[in-house]
Amino acid sequence: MGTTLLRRTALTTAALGLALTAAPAVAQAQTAAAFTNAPVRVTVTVQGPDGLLFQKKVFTWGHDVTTATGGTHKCDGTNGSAHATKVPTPTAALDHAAKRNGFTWDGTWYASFDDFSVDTVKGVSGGGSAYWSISVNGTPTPVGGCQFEIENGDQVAFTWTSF
Ligand code: B12
Repeated sequence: MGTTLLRRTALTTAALGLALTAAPAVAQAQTAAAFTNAPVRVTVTVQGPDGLLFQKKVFTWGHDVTTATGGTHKCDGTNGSAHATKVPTPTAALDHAAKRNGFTWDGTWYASFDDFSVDTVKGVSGGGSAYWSISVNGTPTPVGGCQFEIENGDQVAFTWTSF
């Protein structure tokens, strides 16, 4: 009887010890998952039809953006369910660059894509024969600018491109 009690106590202590050591690991994993939208530093380049319109390093994260034509919508990678949690995105980076450097951009909101099409940057639009191509590290994004995740050090470019 005494041995059984001892063994039970030992087992309970071992289980409790496991639970106590496992708990911080779980908490850490959950905290890490919540930080997918930590600010990143990227280079934003706006290449117009007649040359460079803007180029600067920008701290950015996914956030709601407002355009004159499209209104206010999220632009944090959860658009179109592209990501489960918020992340920094190219259009959010453009929005931060514009706000902090005193220029504007405009975009139409497409509910069908849950995203903006970026139509005008610094007063320059495609005018029916060109568009603002969005690329990250030289590759056009396969999705809209609020759905793609950007990372620290990325080159985010909006390039006036004729059809
Ligand atoms: C034609 C086309 C374009 C043309 C549209 C203008 C034109 N002259 O027709 C141009 C070249 C401008 C274009 C650009 C882009 N496109 Co596009 N495009 C298409 C395509 C082949 C057909 C669209 C269409 O005519 N639909 C028929 C009309 C009647 O419907 P509509 O809703 O009025 O169409 C409009 C929208 O589709 C809008 N549009 C076009 N592309 C995109 C992309 C986004 C994110 C948004 C919000 C709107 C939008 O322009 C159309 C004409 O006004 C589709 C593929 C498809 N099968 O749908 C891809 C498609 C819509 N495009 C796509 C992408 C990724 C882009 C770009 C983001 C590419 C890039 N990295 O630069 C850019 C937009 C950049 C920006 N400035 O925001 C993706 C969107 C995927 C997603 N889930 O977001 C698609 C589905 C192609 C694909 N990868 O499968 N595109």
